[in-house]
Amino acid sequence: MSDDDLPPETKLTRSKRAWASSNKFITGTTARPESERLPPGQHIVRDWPVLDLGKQPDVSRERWKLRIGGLVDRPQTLDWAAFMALPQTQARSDIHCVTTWSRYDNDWTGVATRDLLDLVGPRDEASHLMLHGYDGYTTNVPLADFAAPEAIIVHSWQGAPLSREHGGPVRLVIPHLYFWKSAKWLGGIDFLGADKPGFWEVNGYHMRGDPWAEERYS
Ligand SMILES: Nc1nc2c(c(=O)[nH]1)N[C@H]1C(S)=C(S)[C@@H](COP(=O)(O)O)O[C@H]1N2
Ligand SMILES: [Mo]
Repeated sequence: MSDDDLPPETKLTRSKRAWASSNKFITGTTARPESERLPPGQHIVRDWPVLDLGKQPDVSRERWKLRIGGLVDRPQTLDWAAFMALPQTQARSDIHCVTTWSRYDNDWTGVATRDLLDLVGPRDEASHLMLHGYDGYTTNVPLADFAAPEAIIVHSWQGAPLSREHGGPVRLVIPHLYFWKSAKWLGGIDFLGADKPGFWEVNGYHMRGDPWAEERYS
């Protein structure tokens, strides 16, 4: 029986089980001891700083779209209603910025990247992603990091809509990597067969950006 003969529910359930059991997505990002919560060279801040290229695009929920393409079986263009119709996940995580501030206990609501992966079906050749912001920003991530269980495409922070300055209406959050990988004003995701540097990576930032390994610059 081929996958196409199965009803959509069953396909989704099957691929969920596949993500859960796949070695491809074991990245060692599961809970760390509290003593290792703050990565080396970081300090804790209480307020949430704003960092970007200086232009903060004004993208209404009505105008916002998320295009997902490249090496996937089912390319998508999601509008707000389609995005909100996907399974909604709540997650709490810490932010670690390469400029050395960290902010603990951010409460996010959005779509888990794993649910998005179930929707689009990455092909076997897909190994990396390029994320695109509405401001023209790009950043690259390995598929395994994007697929981490705690990675989430968010529309709300601390129970309120994500503000424009922090990337609203929708941004990515990959908490186990430095925050420059978490594209604000997310508008596009391209699945690629090889790694390729994004905006900061072209300018000397690390291709992966693991805070615990201090992968700041390459
Ligand atoms: N679209 C877009 N996303 C972006 C950036 C940007 O300039 N444009 N800056 C990155 C950097 S360097 C950081 S540290 C975080 C900052 O997010 P914040 O302003 O919400 O703290 O967003 C990341 N995502
Ligand atoms: Mo940053």
